[in-house]
Amino acid sequence: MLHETLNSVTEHACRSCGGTRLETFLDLGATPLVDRLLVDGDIDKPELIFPLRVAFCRDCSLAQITETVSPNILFADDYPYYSSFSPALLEHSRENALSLIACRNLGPESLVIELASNDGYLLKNYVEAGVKVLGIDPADGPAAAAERIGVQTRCTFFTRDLAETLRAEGAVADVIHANNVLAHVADTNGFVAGIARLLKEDGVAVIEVPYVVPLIEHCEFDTIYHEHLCYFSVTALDRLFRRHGLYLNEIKPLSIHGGSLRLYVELRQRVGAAVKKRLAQETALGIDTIDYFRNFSAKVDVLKRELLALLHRLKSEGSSIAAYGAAAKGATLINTIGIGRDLIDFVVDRNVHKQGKYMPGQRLPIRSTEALVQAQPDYVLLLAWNFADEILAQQADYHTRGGKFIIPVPVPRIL
Ligand code: JHZ
Ligand code: ZN
Repeated sequence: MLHETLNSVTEHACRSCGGTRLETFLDLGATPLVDRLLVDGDIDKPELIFPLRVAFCRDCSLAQITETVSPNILFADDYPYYSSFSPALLEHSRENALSLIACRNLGPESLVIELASNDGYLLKNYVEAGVKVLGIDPADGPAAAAERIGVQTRCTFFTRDLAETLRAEGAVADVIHANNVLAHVADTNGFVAGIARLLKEDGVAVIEVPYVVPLIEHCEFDTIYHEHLCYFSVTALDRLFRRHGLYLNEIKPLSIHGGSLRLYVELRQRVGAAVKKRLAQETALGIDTIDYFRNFSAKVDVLKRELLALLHRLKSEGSSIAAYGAAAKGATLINTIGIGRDLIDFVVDRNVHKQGKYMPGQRLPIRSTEALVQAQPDYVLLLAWNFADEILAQQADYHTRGGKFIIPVPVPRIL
């Protein structure tokens, strides 16, 4: 593998407040890009790898990686992530849309904009209810899929400039959705300023982000990769939004993606009890000090060692092992631990865009889930552990026939 610097920049200032008192608390080494799956023709070619270090900002308390890989490399070209492959995510999104339609009385005169609208998995619910929508997403495959189901989509990155253009065209939103995208944008402040610019005076931005507290407490280190530039606490978010005249007024904890927050952000200030309580809890945890993050690296090392030892033991006992979920987080897990083809025979995934390709770095082949039934490996390492309930229920047959799952986090265990 080659180290390539032209395609990335190492940051020395905080992505949010611009302060320069960044302190690295986790170094995962140099890793390939998690959503860059390889095809047969790539197998002999070197892959791009980039440093993966996480730092804490002593000024605004935001945890963040220090390397910014060009978004054109990360997202635009053949991006394989399609939201609609998870029934649980579809249901979660539908409930979110229906409750906003009801409580905000949205109708044909309303406008809902989604930033990173992917394949239209969320906006389609508004289209069905007759509400006007606009999706914005830079990945051409998912954006084309959205258009095919009637979700009007601009295939581009959302920036402050695009917000100005849309505003000039008369677009102002009753609701702006931004799910799992705030942590992905390199210009964090430009993105938030763009949201402020596009909201109606009484509009709301409903934003979902993975929450840094479960990441640290459940050792979800595999959710760290180059697409995820920031790892948010409510403390850091509150400071970020206020800088742009926005207020974090409500929050709702979500179990999705290992523990996320749904944020309700508005131009008017009416901070609710849940936000105040969470801010106080975070202060009590010490989240605005480096101490909260200091032991994380040692905990990650223990998990890495234990999982590798477990896989080696099973293998030495003659067991066969496959993996489930060619997830982005799976790529971090296998590459930072060094789980290669000597341990794992293949990975299965329901996403047809991933099948037939190879996981980056370790180059594990990706097959359809039928391969599990055919090969009946003794163990399956669940790389998509965030969907454990759903996947275990789906794979009841494999389990009944004696197959076992290995759940890697927070502590490797066999089910
Ligand atoms: P999944 C994604 O990360 C992408 P990933 C992205 N980087 C992001 O920010 C986070 O989400 C939040 C498959 N699967 O969604 C689908 C099955 O095969 O947890 C996926 O390939 N069968 C933008 O990639 C993978 O597993 C199933 O039944 O880490 C899950 O990946 C289900 C439910 C999923 O996220
Ligand atoms: Zn900062």
